[in-house]
Amino acid sequence: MSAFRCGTVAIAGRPNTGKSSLLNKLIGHKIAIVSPKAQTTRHTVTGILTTPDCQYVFVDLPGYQTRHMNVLNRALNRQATEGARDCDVVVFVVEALRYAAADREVLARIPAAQSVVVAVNKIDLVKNRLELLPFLERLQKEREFAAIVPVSARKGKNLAELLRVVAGLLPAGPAAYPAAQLTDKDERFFAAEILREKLFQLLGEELPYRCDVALESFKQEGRLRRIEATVWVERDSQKPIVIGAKGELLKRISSAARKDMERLFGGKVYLGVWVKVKRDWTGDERLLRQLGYR
Ligand SMILES: Nc1nc2c(ncn2[C@@H]2O[C@H](COP(=O)(O)OP(=O)(O)OP(=O)(O)O)[C@@H](O)[C@H]2O)c(=O)[nH]1
Ligand SMILES: [Mg+2]
Repeated sequence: MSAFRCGTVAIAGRPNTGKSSLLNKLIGHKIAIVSPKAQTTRHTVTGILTTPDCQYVFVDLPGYQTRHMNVLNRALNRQATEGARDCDVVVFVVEALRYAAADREVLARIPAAQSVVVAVNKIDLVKNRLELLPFLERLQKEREFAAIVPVSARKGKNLAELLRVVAGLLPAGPAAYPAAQLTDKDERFFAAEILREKLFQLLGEELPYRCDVALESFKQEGRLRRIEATVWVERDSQKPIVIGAKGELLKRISSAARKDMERLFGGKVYLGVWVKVKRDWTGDERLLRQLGYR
């Protein structure tokens, strides 16, 4: 019998390749927020998968951003770069048939000595399988990868193979977390993230990038969780847009968030949401620290 293995696996890549979707599918629970918009992830999330032979400590990183440089994006890039350095293995997520400058830039930031497994995601969108082969061959020339594994996070395709390859690269050692533990984050963290996901899913193209969420209070009253949160926007003019006519949009956002929270926490949730202005928070280092960014 081979020894038990345990190690950290960073999930890196440019925005929108499906890193958070992949993490959720690998651990079988939705802990990382997902949206069709690029740059959804702003806080690294750890997802732990324990099998009879191996404990994988996955770390979902923000997508490495090469455009729109403000203080927030620089902070996110710092997290992404450090995450890909301080781990045992990197799963570098790219989109099938789409490998371009932004992907190359992420790869360039992963130290040369690091073990890198490429997950070629979204293969469910590839109509003609014959196109995949030359794409994989081209990828092979980019670096000495430990492996290249085509997958679909959405369909759960070929994930067992990805796990097998990654396990082989992890060091032998005892589990770092109890087998039943799924994440290192608490319910407060997930409450704020779920609300932020609804902003990404229900607001227009630009506004989610101007919003952030802070939890004001989180109280457990018997089986009820009473949660109060603030949505911060950058300008006065953004506030009525988030609230919507007669408060209708904010109601939809809160109600969608509450339902997801109830599902994740397995109990009733009361959710109160206020919208407030923190002027130009995405460009202000001090305000970013107040909102929990490094
Ligand atoms: N068709 C298809 N879509 C996928 C797949 N995986 C993810 N997506 C979609 O791709 C979009 C981005 O997914 P995310 O998981 O948020 O991507 P991400 O890489 O974490 O993005 P950032 O956090 O912004 O860097 C979402 O609309 C997902 O539903 C897949 O295997 N197939
Ligand atoms: Mg993400």
